[in-house]
Amino acid sequence: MNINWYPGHMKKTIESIEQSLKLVDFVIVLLDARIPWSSKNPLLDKVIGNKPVLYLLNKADLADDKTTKEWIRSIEENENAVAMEWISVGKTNTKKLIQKAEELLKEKRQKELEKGMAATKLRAMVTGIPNVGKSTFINQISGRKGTKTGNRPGVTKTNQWMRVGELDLLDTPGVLWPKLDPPIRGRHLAFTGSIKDEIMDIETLAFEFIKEAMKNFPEKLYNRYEIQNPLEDPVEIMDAIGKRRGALMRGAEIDYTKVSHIVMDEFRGGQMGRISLEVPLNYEFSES
Ligand SMILES: Nc1nc2c(ncn2[C@@H]2O[C@H](COP(=O)(O)OP(=O)(O)OP(=O)(O)O)[C@@H](O)[C@H]2O)c(=O)[nH]1
Ligand SMILES: [Mg+2]
Repeated sequence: MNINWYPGHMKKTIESIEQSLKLVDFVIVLLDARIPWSSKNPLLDKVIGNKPVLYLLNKADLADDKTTKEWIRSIEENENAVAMEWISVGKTNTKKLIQKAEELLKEKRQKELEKGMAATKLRAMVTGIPNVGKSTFINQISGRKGTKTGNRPGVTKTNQWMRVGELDLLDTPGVLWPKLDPPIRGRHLAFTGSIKDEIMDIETLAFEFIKEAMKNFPEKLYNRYEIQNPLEDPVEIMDAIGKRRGALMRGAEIDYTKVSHIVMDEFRGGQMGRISLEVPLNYEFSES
């Protein structure tokens, strides 16, 4: 299953990000903690160039805690960047965020000090793939619903400044890149909800997801759907889920579309448990 999604508005967004870059001191790149490798956009990396980057591994509440910590260690060891885990829903820890930003901008602060200038307010652009939580993060930090959010990709349409106490944050629309390569990146982006569902076949997507789940986290899958005996074939698992959840059509046939939505919605919503699809050992972050 090859998935690509790069509509014209994303190209425009990349251009507007490039233009706005000179207005900011650093870039906050939101990654999805479940897929730090797949959610790192090579096109965005190119545009960001040498600007200091603070990676936030967002949706950490949905990812495996130990794996997220391993990712942070690995990113900070291999990249010239600062990284921290983040949860945009619920209580914020702005103080820690500012602390990390100051750590990142040590040199700038040092220069200001040497010139006898007062420390300037920090300005950052918030970027990332669609649906990763950029707007939710900005609303959380600002304590108000200043930007529109929604659980589907493509909610934010234009750049928007939010002034938040010590920080000025620029919200940007989510962007992907023309070729989601290798295909597993496209799949991981789709599983986690960053690709518009309408452009994909949901049944193939769920089939691929179940295949990966059987290999990498079978207990989570079996527990969720109370499957007693290990099954060989993803379709058998879909049948079992259909029966258990009553996703049936006339004549007691399995409604695979319904089963597929159940599986994808429940994974995305965290009902299967905290699951990291990517571990640093198998995915070379700095090479992507
Ligand atoms: N569980 C969990 N959900 C989150 C977190 N951050 C954001 N979300 C949810 O993710 C969905 C997408 O959030 P948005 O803030 O609209 O994402 P965005 O990156 O601005 O998306 P676009 O504007 O479409 O690019 C919403 O349903 C949020 O509630 C998080 O840390 N944990
Ligand atoms: Mg948004």
